[in-house]
Amino acid sequence: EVKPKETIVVNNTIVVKAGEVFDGAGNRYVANPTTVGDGSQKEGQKPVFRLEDGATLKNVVLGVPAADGVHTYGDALIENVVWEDIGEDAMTIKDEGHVVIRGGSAQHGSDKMFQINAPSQLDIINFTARDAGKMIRQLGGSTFHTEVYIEGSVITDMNEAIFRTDSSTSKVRMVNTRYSNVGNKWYGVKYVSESGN
Ligand code: DGU
Ligand code: CA
Ligand code: CA
Repeated sequence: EVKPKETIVVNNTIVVKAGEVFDGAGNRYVANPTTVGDGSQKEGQKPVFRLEDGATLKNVVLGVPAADGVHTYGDALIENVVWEDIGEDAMTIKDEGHVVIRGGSAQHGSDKMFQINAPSQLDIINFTARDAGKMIRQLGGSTFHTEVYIEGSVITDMNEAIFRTDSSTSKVRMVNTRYSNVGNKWYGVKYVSESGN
């Protein structure tokens, strides 16, 4: 039996506890604009999902409004998650960890797609990213060390960059990825390695 997909209004941030798996079964989750966030560029909105250390989020569609998207605290796996319309941003690394985004897509962001606010390893594999200001932004003015790895993805129409950082030690490696119209591509990144793109 295949159940029809539903749209679920999230009134309070859904917390995926440490080590747990949240499987959205392909349903669409939208933020209550008054209690979670309206998805505008206003700062301080809440996330639709908060992932604690070692949590997995999968098979989720984030619809309009997506508020502050997904926040991670530690290691996280984000698999087959589709942002139909990026909110203030799509995903923020709030605490140190290794975050893997595998499959899925994100589109229509006024500014940032993925925001890195803590030292981390961010792997983006088989992902489709389109139409935003920048795909990845390390917190403006921060100098901590972060590593980004992009593989097998398709990236189009970024106004400013694929990855922008102010840190002189942060690195990016991108392999087997197709991209077009991505602005400066590596804005401020001192260590870049690429192959097969
Ligand atoms: O402008 O702190 O965009 O986590 C400075 C702000 C900004 C953050 C970031 C985020 O860097 O709010 O959404
Ligand atoms: Ca922001
Ligand atoms: Ca944000």
